[in-house]
Amino acid sequence: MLIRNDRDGFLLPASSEITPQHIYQGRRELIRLMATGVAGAAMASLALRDARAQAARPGKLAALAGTRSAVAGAVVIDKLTDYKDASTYNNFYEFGTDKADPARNAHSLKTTPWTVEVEGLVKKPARYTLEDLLKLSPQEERIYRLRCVEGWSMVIPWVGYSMAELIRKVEPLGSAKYVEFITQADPKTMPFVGSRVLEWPYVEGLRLDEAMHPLTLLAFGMYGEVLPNQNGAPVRLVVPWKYGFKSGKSLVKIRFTDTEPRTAWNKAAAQEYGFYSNVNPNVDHPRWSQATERRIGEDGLFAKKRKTLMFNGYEAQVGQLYAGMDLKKFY
Ligand SMILES: Nc1nc2c(c(=O)[nH]1)N[C@H]1C(S)=C(S)[C@@H](COP(=O)(O)O)O[C@H]1N2
Ligand SMILES: [Mo]
Repeated sequence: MLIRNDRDGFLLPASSEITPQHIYQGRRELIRLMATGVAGAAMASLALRDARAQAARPGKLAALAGTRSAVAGAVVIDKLTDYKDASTYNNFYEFGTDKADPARNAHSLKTTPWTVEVEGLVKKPARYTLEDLLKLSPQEERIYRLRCVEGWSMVIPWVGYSMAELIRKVEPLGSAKYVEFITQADPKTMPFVGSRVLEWPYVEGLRLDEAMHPLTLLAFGMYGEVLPNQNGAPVRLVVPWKYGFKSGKSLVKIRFTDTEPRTAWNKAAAQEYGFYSNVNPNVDHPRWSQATERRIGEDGLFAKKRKTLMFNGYEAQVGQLYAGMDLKKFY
């Protein structure tokens, strides 16, 4: 494989290795250059130094290193979004509707102690502390694109494990067809819970087979560190082939049901936000096209808009889940 280059010691960190974030970023950059085949040795080392300098910042969050994932589609080769952009341009309406609000306001979110309840149509309902959840399965690194329904996208290295690992532990009953994800709604620590934009708590849902897909990630960290509050600490979902709003932040409850869950955005505007919300360049949002996207960090004067890919580029992995479905009807 092109990306195999253990010799210079930059690649393939051991699972136990704690990697300072700036070195880590450099590594990813090198992997990217090698994977895209443009890396002469000199170029690579220059780019590496650049990436390190760019990403250097006071590392105040705890390290959360993961092994590289073997799940198909889990490592995209696009350039990583800068940590600064990924942690300051956010949607997290519990902390305000402006993209800069979550980074400004989410310091008040109280993430310890934290528990996640699993209930509904399962053989083994359970109440997990965050510590239990962290130990449930080894952490992996997944580099995923995330595309917001508003038309911007990012490429973020998440740390976590497949949602399927947790689902298998609680043993869904045969009658379970959907999974409902309920997020924290504490007006004392989340200043915009109670505002009238959405119904609270923010609720999302997946079909059971979507939730079981190996790409569906239960994430605890990003860029080799625990999640910053504004990105959904201490635990969130990341569903890379769906619009960003399907990836619920700060999860507190996971419920297995036999009926399709009503989701926060579907309740707010059903004709705009369907249950499926698969990224689809051929199905417009009623108020705008979904054919192209702006990659955050590439918005200079000469940056081209990117073409949005079917299922956000994960069609080979997830297309089968929707075989025979009319994706205009099930948007
Ligand atoms: N609880 C909760 N989860 C949420 C949201 C929210 O407002 N509240 N916004 C969603 C939207 S619209 C997007 S695009 C992603 C953004 O994730 P990021 O800020 O980590 O990029 O989070 C999703 N998860
Ligand atoms: Mo979004």
